Amino acid sequence: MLYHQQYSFGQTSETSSTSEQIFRSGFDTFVTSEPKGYGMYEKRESNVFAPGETFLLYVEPVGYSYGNVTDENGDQLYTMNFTVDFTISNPNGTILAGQEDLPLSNLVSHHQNKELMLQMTIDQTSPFPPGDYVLKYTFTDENSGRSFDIRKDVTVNYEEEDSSSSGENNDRQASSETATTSTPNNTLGNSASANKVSMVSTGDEGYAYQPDTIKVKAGDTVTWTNTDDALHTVTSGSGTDENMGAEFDSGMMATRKTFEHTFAAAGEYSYFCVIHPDMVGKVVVS
Ligand SMILES: [Cu+2]
Repeated sequence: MLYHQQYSFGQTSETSSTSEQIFRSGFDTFVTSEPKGYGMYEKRESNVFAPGETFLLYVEPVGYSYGNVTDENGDQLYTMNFTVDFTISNPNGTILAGQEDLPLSNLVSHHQNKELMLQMTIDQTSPFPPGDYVLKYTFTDENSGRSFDIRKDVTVNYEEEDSSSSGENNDRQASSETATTSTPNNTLGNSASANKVSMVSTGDEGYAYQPDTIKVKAGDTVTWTNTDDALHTVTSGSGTDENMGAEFDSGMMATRKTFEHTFAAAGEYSYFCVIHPDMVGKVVVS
């Protein structure tokens, strides 16, 4: 089996007190099913995949940094936030597919968690022709800006189809794209019903409320849902407003969390995300 690993570093400046350790992969392996948690994985013994099979990589990063946020009670919380880029190449280096800046994991904890795992799936939405491929992943610790690479040499082949893990993605839609990715917890559907706002990534490293302006009647309740992998808030006012959060403030909202506020009086209510102050919205109550 071919197996290579290499590391590179996006940045060498010391940005955190936890920088004695270099951000790197402490351990990584392809796994046969979604890991249940740190250390709770089933190692995939072969790097030979069937056409159409998902590449599921398990990584234990070390040397990452913690961000600081405060919750609605003023308590100190820590963030651990990772993104990933990947490319799929053929062995002579021609890139066949790839994506950048995929949100991977954005954890908020009361503790500086010492152990965490990342999982990254690459789906063959249309099965790769049998052959050898190189998967290169670049994991970035958003809190420090540092990155490391993992390179995996894989073979796609009909012969060695692994009955325990193949087949689960056979119902995926074929598309003209060679590959797409999915990360956990981003599979919420779009809810277009009235008085509902979603928090989404706009692709350009930006975030938005969708719709960013919503019109309701006095007495209506607006529900916000974080359908993004990043953490957001719904906080009344703006970043420069002394009374920000006075009217309403969701606090940190992880993926899938919802927040409701009932607007009793007519008026225009601006709000924003304290983590991404450019992420702004407005509720117009008539
Ligand atoms: Cu945000």
